[in-house]
Amino acid sequence: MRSIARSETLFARARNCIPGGVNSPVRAFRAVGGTPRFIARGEGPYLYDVDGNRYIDYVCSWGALLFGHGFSPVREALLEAMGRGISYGAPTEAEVELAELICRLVPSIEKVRLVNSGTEATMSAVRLARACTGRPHIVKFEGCYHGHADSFLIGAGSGALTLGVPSSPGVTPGAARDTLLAPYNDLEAVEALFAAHGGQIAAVIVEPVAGNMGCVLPRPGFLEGLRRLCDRHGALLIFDEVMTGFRLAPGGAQERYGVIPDLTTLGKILGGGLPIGAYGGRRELMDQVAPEGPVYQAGTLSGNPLAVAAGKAMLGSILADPGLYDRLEEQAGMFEAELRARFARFGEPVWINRAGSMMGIFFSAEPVVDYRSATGSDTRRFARLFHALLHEGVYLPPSPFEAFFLSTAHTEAVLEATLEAVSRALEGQSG
Ligand code: KE4
Repeated sequence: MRSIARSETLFARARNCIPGGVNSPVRAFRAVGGTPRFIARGEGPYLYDVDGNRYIDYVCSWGALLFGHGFSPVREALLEAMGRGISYGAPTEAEVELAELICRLVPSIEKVRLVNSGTEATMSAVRLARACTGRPHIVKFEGCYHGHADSFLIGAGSGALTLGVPSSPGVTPGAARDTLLAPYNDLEAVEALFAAHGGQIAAVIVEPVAGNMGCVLPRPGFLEGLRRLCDRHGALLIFDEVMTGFRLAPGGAQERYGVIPDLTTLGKILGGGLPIGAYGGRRELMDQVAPEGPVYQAGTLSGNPLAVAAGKAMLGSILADPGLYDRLEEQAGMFEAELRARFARFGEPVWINRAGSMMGIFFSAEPVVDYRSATGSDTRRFARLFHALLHEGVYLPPSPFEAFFLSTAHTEAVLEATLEAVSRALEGQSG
């Protein structure tokens, strides 16, 4: 790997005028140390930093780039849309077409509202759930991330049944007291929360496959159990599919696991790398949203022509390729098996979780099934692997608590090159 002098210079400049030198905390490499790479361009599976170093990219814009960097249908759609204007602040035909595509791919969504980020989608879905049920509380899971709205920046209180406490300064106890927490995959804890607060719980919000404590899979029966508990207690089930939507199947995790939520939030792949979010569900719920109903939510750039053009190109490409997810599953399955073999050859105890083309690696001899076991993994060992792989031209997410992603641009040759880099990294660190 060549010098990173330009990244270092830019990072010093950036820290003078941007908090931490980045526009989103995880990019600052705080979890792994070192200097974040400033990126000049992306192409296919590759990122190129400002010093000319090339990396095989497994961040994929945090999951948005299902088809890799510079996907030509998106590029062409953006150029065409830009030729007609950039933002109108008025309805367009393309927004109707994208909404129809979303409803077609995710049948539990009968009506959908576009917003500009996953955070806007989840905060709006929670507001809607509270309005529709007339109840104040929500249940979320430790280790799940739903964006940075106050109701989600909540840590576990002293006991499992106590109300949440703020996990960030600036979040008030008032905001925190309406959020209840449970360990991921722990149905009994959710049952206990309903027993203690049932009549006051508006919704349970969950990442159906968690991607923000690393990748953690739902235990068999977990999602079905949440569905049953919500039905029994008159609460709504919200699937936060900002990451899993269009990632795990055309219809996301709800298609893959066969559990149907009342409301779904979307983002990332929906915009193909452009800023976008969406929330949707049954008509009788969504018709409560302004101006149809009283639940207020708005956005200057919601449904903007560029993000919508990119979204139509992404969903159109998904619909046009019936074998897409089978191929991704095959590639990712081969990659996982080879990864396990390489780590085993060096006697490194790793726990790998994978759902389709989203994965996570933990340095742990124990199964990683929730936040406690994820945070019990060897994060310092992860940081060493991260940098060894960066040196070999492989760019994992700069945190042990992030999922990583394959795209259709990660061909067998690219995955093979990655596996060779992993072996070199492990050789270099063994002994
Ligand atoms: P945004 O507001 O960042 O667009 O979306 C928030 C969000 C909501 N729900 C889920 C399941 C998410 O994964 C996210 C955002 N994901 C992180 C990656 N772990 C974004 C990366 C970042 O914060 O920079």
